[in-house]
Amino acid sequence: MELFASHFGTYEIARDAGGPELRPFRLDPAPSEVGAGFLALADHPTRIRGAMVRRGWLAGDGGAGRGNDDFVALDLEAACGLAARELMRVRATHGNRAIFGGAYGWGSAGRFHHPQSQLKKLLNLAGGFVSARNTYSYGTAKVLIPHLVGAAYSDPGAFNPSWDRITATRPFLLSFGGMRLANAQVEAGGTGAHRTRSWIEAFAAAGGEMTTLSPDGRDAPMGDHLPLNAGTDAIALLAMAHVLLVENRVDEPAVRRIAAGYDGIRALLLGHGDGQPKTPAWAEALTGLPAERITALARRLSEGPALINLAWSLQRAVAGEQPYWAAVVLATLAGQIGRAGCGIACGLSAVSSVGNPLRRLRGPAFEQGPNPVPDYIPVARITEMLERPGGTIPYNGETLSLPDIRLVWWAGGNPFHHHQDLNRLARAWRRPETVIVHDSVWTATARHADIVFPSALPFERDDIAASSRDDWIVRSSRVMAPPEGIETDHAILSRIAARLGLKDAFTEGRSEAGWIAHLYEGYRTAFPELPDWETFCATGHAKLADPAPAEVTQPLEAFLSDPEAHPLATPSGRIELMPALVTRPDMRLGSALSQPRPSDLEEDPALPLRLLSPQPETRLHSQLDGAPAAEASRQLGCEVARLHPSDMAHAGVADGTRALLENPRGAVLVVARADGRVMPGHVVLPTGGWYRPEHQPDGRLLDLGGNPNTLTRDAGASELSQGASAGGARVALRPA
Ligand SMILES: Nc1nc2c(c(=O)[nH]1)N[C@H]1C(S)=C(S)[C@@H](COP(=O)(O)OP(=O)(O)OC[C@H]3O[C@@H](n4cnc5c(=O)[nH]c(N)nc54)[C@H](O)[C@@H]3O)O[C@H]1N2
Ligand SMILES: Nc1nc2c(c(=O)[nH]1)N[C@H]1C(S)=C(S)[C@@H](COP(=O)(O)OP(=O)(O)OC[C@H]3O[C@@H](n4cnc5c(=O)[nH]c(N)nc54)[C@H](O)[C@@H]3O)O[C@H]1N2
Ligand SMILES: [Mo]
Repeated sequence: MELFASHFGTYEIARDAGGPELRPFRLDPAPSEVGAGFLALADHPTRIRGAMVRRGWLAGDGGAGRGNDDFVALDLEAACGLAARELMRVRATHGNRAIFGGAYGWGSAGRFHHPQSQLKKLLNLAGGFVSARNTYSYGTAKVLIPHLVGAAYSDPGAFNPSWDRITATRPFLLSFGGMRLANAQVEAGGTGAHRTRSWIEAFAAAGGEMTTLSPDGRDAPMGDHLPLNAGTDAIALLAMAHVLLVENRVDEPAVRRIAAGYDGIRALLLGHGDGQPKTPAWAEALTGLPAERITALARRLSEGPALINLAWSLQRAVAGEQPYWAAVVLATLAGQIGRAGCGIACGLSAVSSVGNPLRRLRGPAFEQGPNPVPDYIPVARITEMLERPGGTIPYNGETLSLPDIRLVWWAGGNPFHHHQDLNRLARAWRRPETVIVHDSVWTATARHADIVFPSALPFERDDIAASSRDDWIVRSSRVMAPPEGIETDHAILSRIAARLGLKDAFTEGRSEAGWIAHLYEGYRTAFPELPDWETFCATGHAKLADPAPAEVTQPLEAFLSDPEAHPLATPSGRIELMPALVTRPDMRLGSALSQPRPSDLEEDPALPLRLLSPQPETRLHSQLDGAPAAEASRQLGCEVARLHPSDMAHAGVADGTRALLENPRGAVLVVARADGRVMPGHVVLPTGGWYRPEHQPDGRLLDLGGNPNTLTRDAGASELSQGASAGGARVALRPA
């Protein structure tokens, strides 16, 4: 079978119609429609059709015109010469610590044509680059969780009981931020079978009960939905813990056996520090949840079996540590943590693999090689890095120096999609001397570059696709050849490597086809049950056998069975309810501990709406913007923002009309739609709109593309994690 692999899953290539088409993969029980629209990009007006160089950069404007300039077409080989020359110049003048390399982004599925790995291998061979740590997805929890339960549970997906355990135990499932099935369409690297929906259905069919707490009713895949103000989850969680305490529902000796810091938590909940007991009545005013519901939910949790799920979005916020920490506290006090199918889950349904009991098909990557430059930033500190060379930032108990970046080089990511406070990023982005971007389409990042390389689209090349968290491997076949002048990232970087005298080191003497077969052999070495290369190519796919029950583990299981024999990798060997570093008073979480506050505390309370910017249902971030599903999601040519009818009426905006969302950081044009499922006081504008700022007659910038990051706050979740902070912004609405 001829197949095409994407982050949205696998598709069959059909050549029986007029032109090639992508059809749902017959072995996928819940295929996504979105990826089937990929081929629309081949000839889309946004396509980058050849190498381009910014006119002002050629004239030596030093970056001043970046983002507001036009481009000159250049022969691909000549553009490669320019890029190689820039790399050599910056390296000779400022050293490799002045190069920021391909920091972040999803790129496309495919183990070989992984754009970041391709770029980073070349930059490493050329002496290295300043790198970025962690992700926008899970960067806050990843830093926090080791302080609570040890590093073994820091990866997204590692701190979850699996769905088989959950459906067997049928816990009461209290889900903060819900489980959006639209998000489970996606897996980084692809999948052959989307299984999340059937697991949720199995849970419901087994009589499982779920209550979702979130500001948007769409987040609940089943069961009840209770509206909760965004950024107040920790407050609700602590109030539930307070109920357990005052109703004597905490088994104190049991808690002390598995956790350190219980006395501190007790004092905090009873309000010994700030004089404010964390009662349900206190929480009602902040969360919008009725106090009696909080009390009832707490009792339900303590009766058990119970599981608290936290969407990843909760930690992608100012002070995003708070809800994750508070959930560990509550699950521990409720005696649920670590019990089979109970306790805590992080991001069930965030991506396809989370919670799915699978054997993980971990295999070789296109090796990037060692990076001689030790300097790094937490990934979401890019604007600060460009603004304050030589400055410092605190990070996870250390102090990092910010490098002086002269050359930014990106492949497979879109910072003008993913970063917060884009108008501020655009100003900082003018500071480096040169920006090089590889992409297939004219994203806002490509428009803010000096040298733009035209990358082949994923269906214009062969590859193998697999996710290290999934059990499928797919032969992704070329559907069509790229247009003249457009090449794969590997081919373009090989040209640049040749000009640096690094061609053999970069390609290791292999062709693209040779590399793909070589990587597959690496998978076969790791998993001998996989078919040989010829058989695999003929079948188009392979899957590992289903896991044996013993292979599916329950976080903290061994520790709870015998805490002395299997201590956690924390200072006490137990669960740390009040970790020393995290709760230091100079830490945001530390100061918040004595007085927990919503994530939008530092925003202007006169702005009436909390901004939610979830993942788009019809795109992968900014990708597939030109495909039919995304086209159909726009109205009057604009991105759609949803909010409660009462908030629309209050702002004087009629349903389905153009409107502005604004705050001191910027303004975006949207079409506003009334939606009774959105909690009053919130507005939902998914990510995905392409940042397109335009100067208004009053001199202010208006983003016509509807990117919520024009409005979000770029603060770092805290001094601990420096995670991305999309949550915690406030905005106002007015007619356009
Ligand atoms: N406000 C707000 N902001 C957010 C989030 C949020 O919830 N709210 N979520 C955050 C999260 S979790 C994430 S992961 C980020 C995602 O941010 P990104 O991963 O940067 O977003 P993408 O749009 O997937 O960008 C990938 C880019 O790679 C290009 N590309 C694809 N394949 C190839 C290839 O083979 N070669 C090359 N050269 N380019 C290729 C695509 O065209 C696209 O421009 O956004 C973050 N930003
Ligand atoms: N279709 C599609 N799927 C995707 C992606 C995509 O771009 N498109 N991106 C993928 C990526 S990279 C990632 S990291 C995951 C992200 O997965 P998540 O982080 O789980 O996804 P989000 O859509 O950002 O947020 C989920 C819900 O959280 C709710 N929410 C937001 N803030 C709060 C809060 O403070 N409290 C509560 N209780 N609820 C809140 C919102 O209503 C939102 O609908 O999704 C992945 N899945
Ligand atoms: Mo993400």
